[in-house]
Amino acid sequence: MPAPRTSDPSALFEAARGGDRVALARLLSLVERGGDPSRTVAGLAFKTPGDTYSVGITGAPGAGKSTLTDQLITIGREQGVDGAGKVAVLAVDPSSPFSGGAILGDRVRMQSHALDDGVFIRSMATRGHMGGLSVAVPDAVRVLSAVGMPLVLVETVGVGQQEVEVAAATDTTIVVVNPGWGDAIQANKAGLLEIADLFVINKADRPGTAQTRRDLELMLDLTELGAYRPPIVETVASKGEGIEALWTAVGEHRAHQIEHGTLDRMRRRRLELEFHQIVAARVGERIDAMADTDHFADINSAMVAGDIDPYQAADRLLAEVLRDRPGS
Ligand SMILES: Nc1nc2c(ncn2[C@@H]2O[C@H](COP(=O)(O)OP(=O)(O)OP(=O)(O)O)[C@@H](O)[C@H]2O)c(=O)[nH]1
Ligand SMILES: [Mg+2]
Repeated sequence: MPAPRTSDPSALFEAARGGDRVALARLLSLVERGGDPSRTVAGLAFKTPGDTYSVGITGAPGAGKSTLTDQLITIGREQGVDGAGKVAVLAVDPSSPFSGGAILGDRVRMQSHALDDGVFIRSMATRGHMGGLSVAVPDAVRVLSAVGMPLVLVETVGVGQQEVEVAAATDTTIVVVNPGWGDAIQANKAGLLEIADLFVINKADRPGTAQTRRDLELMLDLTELGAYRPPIVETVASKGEGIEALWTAVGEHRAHQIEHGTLDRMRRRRLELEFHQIVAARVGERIDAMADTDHFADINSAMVAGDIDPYQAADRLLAEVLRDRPGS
């Protein structure tokens, strides 16, 4: 069935649920772009929950995330989370404002799956408006879930707060580091230690693997952990080494969460976080929209003149923003 020649979200959604990959790609473009069509898509996906497990792969640029993801596609296709099944990949590119649907390097490294109908690979870039990737990526994962993808892999470069947030918004988050002095410490500084459900030391064919493992263990020792201690897996992604062990560790993390009831709890918490981010983005947009108004200038002048302090100025502006309700 060819993709409907339409940008109507509902028609695209139905087609994508029927297995139409072009329609699915278009839906994800709508999600990426934001605005009203994106909200319609998000709403449809939310009402059609699927049974999806999401795995985030994050780490410094060049750590081998795409090479690892490529290997995880293979094992995910063979074994899946609950048996063999389709695999979807979202390669998140924080740097470019428009993806056009392709990050060349990532595509090349995942090329071995280009002809596999059960593999869907998509790049995503920052949307032009507030909320950005932290809002777009969870929406995209829900779309993939709604069209029947049992496993979604999300690759993000773990630099910057927003990317770390995106990486953390998956059921199992894999943090990739490399051997060598200080790599684990850099990962810690980037806030990656806190979000890791498991660590991968990739490029374990290089010297310094044991030292990096010791660094990670030490940092874990200094961290307050619950009942679960993130394991450390060594891989040589370019040779496919350690991938079985990594996949086993993902399965164990999932099993641990299910056993302790934390999977549902974490998903609920992430949904609440999304809600907060949407509210914050909306309020932010409205404040920005007010920035050109006389009222804003008046508040600002009063503050600069010393009549009100910055907190009072903020109170006045917020009161104005909240009074002026959408649709009224
Ligand atoms: N020696 C060695 N090289 C590897 C290994 N895994 C990946 N590489 C190489 O490391 C380079 C970067 O790999 P990518 O998979 O593109 O890394 P990435 O983390 O996705 O990079 P960005 O998406 O650009 O941040 C490539 O040249 C890979 O071939 C490994 O286990 N050992
Ligand atoms: Mg990559």
